[in-house]
Amino acid sequence: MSADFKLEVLKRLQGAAGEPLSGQQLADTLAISRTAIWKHMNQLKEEGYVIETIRKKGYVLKKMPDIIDVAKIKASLQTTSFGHNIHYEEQLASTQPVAHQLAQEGAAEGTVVICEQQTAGKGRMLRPWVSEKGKGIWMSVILRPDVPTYKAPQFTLVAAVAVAKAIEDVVDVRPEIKWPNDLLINGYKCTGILTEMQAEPDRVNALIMGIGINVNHTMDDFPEELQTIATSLQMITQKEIDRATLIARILLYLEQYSATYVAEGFTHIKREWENYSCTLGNRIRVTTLREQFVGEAIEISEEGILSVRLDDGEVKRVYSADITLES
Ligand code: BTX
Repeated sequence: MSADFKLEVLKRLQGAAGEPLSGQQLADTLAISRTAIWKHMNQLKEEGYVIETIRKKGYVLKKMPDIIDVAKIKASLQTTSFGHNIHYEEQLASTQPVAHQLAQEGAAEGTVVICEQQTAGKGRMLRPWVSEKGKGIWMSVILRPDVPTYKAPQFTLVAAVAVAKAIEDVVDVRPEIKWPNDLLINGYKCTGILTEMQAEPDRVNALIMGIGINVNHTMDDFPEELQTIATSLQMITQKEIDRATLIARILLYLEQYSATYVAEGFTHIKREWENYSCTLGNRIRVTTLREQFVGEAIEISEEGILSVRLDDGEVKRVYSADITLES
């Protein structure tokens, strides 16, 4: 009952299109008390609506909360299947386990799990991924490429190119890719990608592609330990970015590039990846589970493996590691 009144109050505020609506007028038309109206206004404010109270005139709706508009994502989609099935939640521990569960239950390729806030967002190697409420894109996409399991890691590179291209299109900023899974802008991390797999003995059954993008954060939205390494698209452009539009574009490129990869292999995507790379040609420090070394990143192979030339001329092939750029 009460929720219905709140919705009615909201509809009337929207209908007033910026003109003040008096509390008395609202109370009369809805046949509830002015105190009830006041309570509904406060509830709406708590949900992120910005409502200004003008003395002797009434309430004005100034801004809707910035929630991901699933209807808008769907209306903006240009895909064959990606994003046609979207599971949206306000809060999850992580989108990854939910997507894993759906994949196990047979969810179609392109199914998306997305939320406003993750309380236990996952990075690689059990590292945390900080996922502030309402500020970013925290989503997992189910892919079902018909490829052998050894090709699964290359999809991280496929996704990195898809996200970089979508950001470039929608936000007009060109991110750089740091091998294998970070997108940086001006050297600061704005995106992380986590690829997990469900497999038969030798074929991929499903890939769970976790994508985390810092979109509308200000510096204060990041915990102190990230303020020196992270950035958001809004911090770079000084503009609020519409997350629904960006999500729809990411899904388009993810669908296209993953199909290209399955049909034609890595060659075409490798070229795109190299164009975005800030790794190749630079001196980097490589940290694997077993060792650490410094050298020049010289190329990625057709399999997405990074080659690093050490100072003594030896070339090491790196399958999985963390790298930092040596200045
Ligand atoms: P990663 O291991 O490369 O990065 C994790 C590291 O990045 C952390 O140790 C920390 O230093 C830093 N970091 C944490 N949060 C942020 C942030 N918001 N911005 C910049 N740097 C950060 C990257 O792993 C893979 C991240 C995937 C995240 C998505 S979100 C949707 C899906 N669900 C989920 O739980 N994870 C994925």
